[in-house]
Amino acid sequence: MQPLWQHILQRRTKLLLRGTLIVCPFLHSYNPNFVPFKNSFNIMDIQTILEKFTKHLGGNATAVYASPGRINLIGEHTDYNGGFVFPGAVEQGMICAFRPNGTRVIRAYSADLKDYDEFSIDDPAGPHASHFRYVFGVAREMMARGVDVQGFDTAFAGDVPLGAGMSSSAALESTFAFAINDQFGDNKIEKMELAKVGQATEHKYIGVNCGIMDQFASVFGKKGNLMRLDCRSGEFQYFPWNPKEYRLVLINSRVKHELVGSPYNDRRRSCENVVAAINAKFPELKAQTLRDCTWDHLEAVKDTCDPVDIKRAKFVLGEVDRVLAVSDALERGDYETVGQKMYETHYGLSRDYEVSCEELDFLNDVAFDCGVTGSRIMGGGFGGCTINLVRNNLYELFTTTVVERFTEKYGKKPVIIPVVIGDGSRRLL
Ligand code: GAF
Repeated sequence: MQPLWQHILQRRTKLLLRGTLIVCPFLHSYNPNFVPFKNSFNIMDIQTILEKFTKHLGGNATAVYASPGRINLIGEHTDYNGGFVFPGAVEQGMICAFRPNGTRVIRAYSADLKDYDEFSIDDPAGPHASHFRYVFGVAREMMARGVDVQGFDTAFAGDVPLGAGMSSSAALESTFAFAINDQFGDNKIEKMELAKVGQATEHKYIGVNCGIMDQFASVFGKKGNLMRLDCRSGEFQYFPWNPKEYRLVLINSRVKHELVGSPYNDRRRSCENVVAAINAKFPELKAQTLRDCTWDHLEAVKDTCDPVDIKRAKFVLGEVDRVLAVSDALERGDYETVGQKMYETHYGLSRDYEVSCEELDFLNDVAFDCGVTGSRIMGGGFGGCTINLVRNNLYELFTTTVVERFTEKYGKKPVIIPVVIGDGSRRLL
């Protein structure tokens, strides 16, 4: 397989050969009216969800809650390996209208899917449909943490594009974790534990052994800030995100990203296999995750492990280093390095972690050809979006080109989603 340095060299040469012809960014200025994606949580949205509630559940809701989806600048598949991630909340999210009903039953209406169900919080089987299982799982996990959860009526909806890898499911979980804590728990459950409630819901009620990044970002999001989380210690810092000359944009391939039933859990298992082999060879290390292991440890077990598992583990160690390099680069305002690390992550996710697909690789190639500073798959992979760090003066050229070239090749338009970093879980009414 072609090594990374050769890949980068080849791309740089290609870029030089194409020269200014491709880029000519200075001829294109950023068009502020270009907002093809609806932002969320304005008063209209609150009104709409209240109306849906009244229509499908009767009477009036007594509260409204919301939680966002997320982006991630860098640090993929590092969370369940105890590494670093660099997410931020977005303005798109989930919203729910809520009213305690004095019973032991949750009566829930999904406005997006036009689906209604009711289920007892005391019956461990819970509902069948996954959109209701998130609500049920969160209620049960809050009960398991000592909250006196009661029955409630709810209507919920959202504008996180489904299957785009922006964590609509975490947004839904965080919305209900926050709501139940507020309504029945006197807000006694700490925010990090609310994130863990969402994560436990994924593990136990949905079957995805995810890390903590998505729920963390949804609960802790802060307008205008990215966050660097150390998933081993739980420590995190906000990083103001306000580059003057760059912006982030997602390009949704519209290949549906779906972690349920995907090889996501296999990737996690690969990493755990390597940790087990390292612990067998170095029992004193007592490594919990790959974060506790070094390149030397990997080298020492490489002949006793499945080479595919080793390849995955190498990606993870490299990705942890990249997040730290990006943090340093951001502190210096060095966005070129940030972008270069993003390309390296894409390469690793595509070739070593193997969670890309043809369409995502194509989007990454087009970004590179256009001279975009950084571009990579965002989130778990297997479809969804690329995240792109683009100079303002290249933005319009890039978004136009990528739509043209992708549509020409795949016969469908990718969706452009400008990133606006928003707030985390909150009560709106
Ligand atoms: C998905 C998971 F839910 C996260 O926990 C994380 O592992 C991510 O994929 C990959 O970084 O979004």
